[in-house]
Amino acid sequence: MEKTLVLVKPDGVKRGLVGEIIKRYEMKGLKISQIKSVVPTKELAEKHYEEHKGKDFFDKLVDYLTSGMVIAMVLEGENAIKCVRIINGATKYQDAVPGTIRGDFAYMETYNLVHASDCEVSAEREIKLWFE
Ligand code: FUP
Repeated sequence: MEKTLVLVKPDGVKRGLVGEIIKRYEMKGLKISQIKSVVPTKELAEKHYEEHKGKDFFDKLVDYLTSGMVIAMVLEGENAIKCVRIINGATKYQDAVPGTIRGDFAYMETYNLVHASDCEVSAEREIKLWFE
């Protein structure tokens, strides 16, 4: 079964949306194979977002991810990577359609509630990073 790394980011935790978000993945039939809460270090956040290093929003993104508790989980299921990204919705809140997590709840740039791996290579790297 395919695995993907999912984060409920600090705004999702602070707004009390953890249950609502996890419910949507479970309703789709995805299984939680690992889950934990963690306040990420700067080092972990920088590694997680290393593909964005050097971009103008990088520092803000790292500050955001390290600003509070994150729920990290590995979800498992057929086509889990694609299914989770569709449930999450578009990266930018203004492009995310209603019915998706970001479409229903996100309203600010950067603070978009959730992260999910975008391909198998990223999923493998990110699961190692957060769970080993
Ligand atoms: P996603 O895969 O949907 O999480 O999106 P990206 O990897 O492209 O971006 C990672 C995070 O950077 C997003 F969740 C939000 C943030 N970001 C910005 O703040 N500004 C941008 O222009 C692009 C991304």
